[in-house]
Amino acid sequence: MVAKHNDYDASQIKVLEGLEPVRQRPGMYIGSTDIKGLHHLIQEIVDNAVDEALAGFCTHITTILHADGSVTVHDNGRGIPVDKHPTTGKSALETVFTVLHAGGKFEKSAYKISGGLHGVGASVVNALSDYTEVTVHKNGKMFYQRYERGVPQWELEERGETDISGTTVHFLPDLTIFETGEFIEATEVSRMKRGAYLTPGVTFTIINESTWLRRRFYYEGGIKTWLTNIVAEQRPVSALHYLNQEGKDCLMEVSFQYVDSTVGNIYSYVNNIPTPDGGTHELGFKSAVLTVLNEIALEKGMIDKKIGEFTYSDITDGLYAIVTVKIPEPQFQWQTKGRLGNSYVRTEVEKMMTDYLRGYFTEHEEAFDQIFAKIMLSAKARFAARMAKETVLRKSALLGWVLPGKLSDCSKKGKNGTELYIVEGDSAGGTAKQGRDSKYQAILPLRGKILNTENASIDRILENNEVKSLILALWAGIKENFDPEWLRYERVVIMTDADVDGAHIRTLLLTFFFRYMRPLIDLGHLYIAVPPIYKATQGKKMEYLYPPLDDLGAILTLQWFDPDKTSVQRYKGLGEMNADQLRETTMDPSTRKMLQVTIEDAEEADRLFRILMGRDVPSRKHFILTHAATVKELDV
Ligand code: 1YM
Repeated sequence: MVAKHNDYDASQIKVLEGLEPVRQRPGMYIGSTDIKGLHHLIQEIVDNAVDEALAGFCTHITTILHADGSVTVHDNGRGIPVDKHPTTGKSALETVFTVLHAGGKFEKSAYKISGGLHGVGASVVNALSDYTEVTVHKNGKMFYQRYERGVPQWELEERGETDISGTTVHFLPDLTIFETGEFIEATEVSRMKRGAYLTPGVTFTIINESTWLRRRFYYEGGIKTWLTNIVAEQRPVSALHYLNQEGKDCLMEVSFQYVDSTVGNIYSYVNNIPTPDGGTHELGFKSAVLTVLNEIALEKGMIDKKIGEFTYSDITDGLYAIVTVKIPEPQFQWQTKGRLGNSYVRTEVEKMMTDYLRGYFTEHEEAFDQIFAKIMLSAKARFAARMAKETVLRKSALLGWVLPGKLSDCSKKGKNGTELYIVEGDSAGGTAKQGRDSKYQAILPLRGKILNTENASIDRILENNEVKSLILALWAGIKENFDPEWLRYERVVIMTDADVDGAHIRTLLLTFFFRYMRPLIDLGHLYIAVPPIYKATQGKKMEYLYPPLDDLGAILTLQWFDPDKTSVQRYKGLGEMNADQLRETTMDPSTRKMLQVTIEDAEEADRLFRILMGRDVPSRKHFILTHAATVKELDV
């Protein structure tokens, strides 16, 4: 893609040609044009700054969410090169911002993280922004260029002298392209925190001008500190291990620790991008742990004859780990792009881990014995659970695979466009049944509070009627037997009252889906209906008021009605609406409000469910006391 041009117009045309595909098919470059795609823009720019930090030239990265919807990302690195390219006549900077996949020598540097997920970078952000302004401080001079929808408004210009160095990119997402222009503060905060853990020694700052938020993250200890924080509330069974090594075409870093718990979690990253569905790096890690533990147990004659060798589930119970690799050409797999595919990475990680574990256990026999005792408990529980599950399955209606009696199914064949509404209580269920579009919408009323599944054993879960009808209505199985292909609906919508009980039931359902049907969330099938909390009428004018989308528990202030003549009706529950109102406000796709459930931060989600729904009362108490101001909706 070498542009030959003699005048400004020619270059402008070339630029348009160059970036037009991005504006035509944004999804191909950033995944989607929803809120996820919007955040992706920031990530692309931040990634370039992180690469500069990984190269050893940058110590501070700052992101500012401005009140007008624009974003500034700043780093104190060397500054993007500004010298003119001999054939294109464009500056390196303009090339980076106007040519797809441009990166120069940057492209070839081995462990860059940019260009990870979609391999695009600054030019794509530029193409999808109403305007982009780039300021570079470099070699004692300051440079500036402005683009509008990808088109340079003038050539790169020099703007005086400076004694600092760095790059600042200021852009406003183009709202003719994106469905929303409102960034979610929590998403950026958790990304900056993650960035700081994964890039030790670099300070990440996030500022939100609208909320006055300002947070700064800096972790010298990297993923070692991260794991320490993740397991902070739990009793250790092993030491916390940390290792890093350069293998063939990869940099590897792993930290792990066994704790006294039946849940564990492996968080894996490739080039600082999360891989929630694992992949070859995670497999290499797990497989080394399994192999070495079985090997030593066998040597010592410690394998139980009835139970046999340990399985993956035995050795991952209570195992917390962070596995991160940096590789030159990552291949992401699956619909979610959340899984690493490069097979050589498995070999490399496995080799590093196997050598390490063999050496460590030879020197620390007592450490092996402690871990052995822990995973033996899991193996025994697995054995007992399998027996119990087989008995329960044989007895239970699950085996019959009949749809639950209280399900009012939709009439459409095939799941495209269909929705299952899980409704709190029989009476609201009745209203929803009248208010629905029966071709596409099915209703499953649940009576009272469903079982708290965070601690319950699998046989208790399968005996619970509410949970059973839920599993049957969705038809896709649970846990490792969950198969999204079998789902009977495209969307699953949780519809509960806008009160404390409703919030509790919603949390119980979310816990269940998170622990037992995780792909339902990861693949974007799970939603939360948002019923209005007020109806305001003034003469003939009438308006429904919804809780703000990011904080379902808060109360709205009534701003845009004349208070004297306004009558306000508060809806305490779904049951207070008639079928027409419920349809209009909460169920009709053209007028309703709905939240899609996504897991931005799996670590935080795991921790929250454990604390809020688990057995550990002191942790919960501590959490509630420290978060009392923000967690107003959870009834625990
Ligand atoms: C706020 C965003 O983009 N920083 C940034 C980008 C680059 C460099 C430094 C850089 C890289 C190199 C040499 C190199 C980029 N340079 C290029 C290209 N922050 C942000 N900071 N000097 C400076 O890779 O050799 C692309 S990105 F291609 F011009 F070298």
